[in-house]
Amino acid sequence: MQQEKYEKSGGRKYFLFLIYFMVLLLVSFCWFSIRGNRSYPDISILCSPQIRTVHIVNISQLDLLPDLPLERMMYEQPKALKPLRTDVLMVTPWLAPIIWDSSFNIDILNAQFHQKNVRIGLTVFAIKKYTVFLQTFVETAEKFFMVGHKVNYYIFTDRPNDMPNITLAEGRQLVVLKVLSYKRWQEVSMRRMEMIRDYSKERFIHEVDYLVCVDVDMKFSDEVGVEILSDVFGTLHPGYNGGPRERFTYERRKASTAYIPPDEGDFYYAGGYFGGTVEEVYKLTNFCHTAMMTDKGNNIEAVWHDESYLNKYFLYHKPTKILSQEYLWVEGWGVPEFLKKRRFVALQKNHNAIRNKRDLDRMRNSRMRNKFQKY
Ligand code: 4GW
Ligand code: MN
Repeated sequence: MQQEKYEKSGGRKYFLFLIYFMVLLLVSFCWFSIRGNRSYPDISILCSPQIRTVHIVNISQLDLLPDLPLERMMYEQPKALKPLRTDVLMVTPWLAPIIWDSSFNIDILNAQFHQKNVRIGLTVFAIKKYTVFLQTFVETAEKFFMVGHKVNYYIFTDRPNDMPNITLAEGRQLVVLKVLSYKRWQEVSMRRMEMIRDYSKERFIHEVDYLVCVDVDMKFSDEVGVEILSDVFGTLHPGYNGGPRERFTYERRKASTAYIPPDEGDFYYAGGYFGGTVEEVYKLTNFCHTAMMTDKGNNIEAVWHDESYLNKYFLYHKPTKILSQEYLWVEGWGVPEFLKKRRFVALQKNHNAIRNKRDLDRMRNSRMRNKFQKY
């Protein structure tokens, strides 16, 4: 009898517990389905910056960020009290790194940029006879430029038929962009800003993350990798090292939009090597082109053409990274002690194929030659 009672009350307890559990299940099911219906459609809304409904749901964009850790790597430990180099400036007063050999570990950088699956566009202009430089340019870039990463060569030319046939490594492609040429060589050089700007908007923004914009009369002779990439970067001109700013060949006429007063200026940047994200390159090229057009309207042209406008831009829009002269040297120049690598060098332009009557004038006007400093 007693035992039966116990069994009865045990059974009832069990039954009540079951009911309680089922009610709990029902309530939590209702709760989650209501919340689920509310929050999941909002995830896409959350991603669109115009509509801010973050406060009404619990899931934010931050919760959806993927965690991408690096893999275990073996490398020398950095030491807080041991500078990597003491012979050169490695960081600007606005904390932009200046890239020199031994100042970075390319394996760490490659791992980071591979994770982002970064795509790089290399723009180059080969107008008129300058198509003669394309073969060496692309062949050496295949050997040294961003090896292992996704690269699009954007070749702007008025002579697409002159494009040499070069086999490219996997993940790399060559895009020939047919453009008009200009009569004056100064204009050929300067209009690069306008064309890079326009193509950034129409095409590059959809195809690549970063742009690297360089001269074509060049060859790569050592590695140039993702260490150069940053929001917006410029390159030290090989003709200057630590000279006083008033001796930089900035535009000094107040009438020009490129004017820089003698008591201002950080570095003298080269016109033939800049880059950054497509967005930043768009801003830079748009500024330079607009400034050039203003000057054109006032019948004035800056002393070193696009290079002068670029220097003006970088004075008031500081680059986030600066490439040292390793990234832009000149073939045949002596090699100073601080220059441990010559990664990208300007070729001497005495090639028969490009020599013409105007070359005499050109010899006096090359941005590289004129600023030659002896070491
Ligand atoms: C004089 O006769 C010329 S032609 C000066 C520049 C010329 C030129 C330049 C050209 O006929 N075709 C051309 O495509 N360019 C592009 O502008 C090319 O990409 C070249 O690298 C860039 C700047 O010209 P540059 O290399 O001769 O300038 P510097 O001597 O300052 O590096
Ligand atoms: Mn050049």
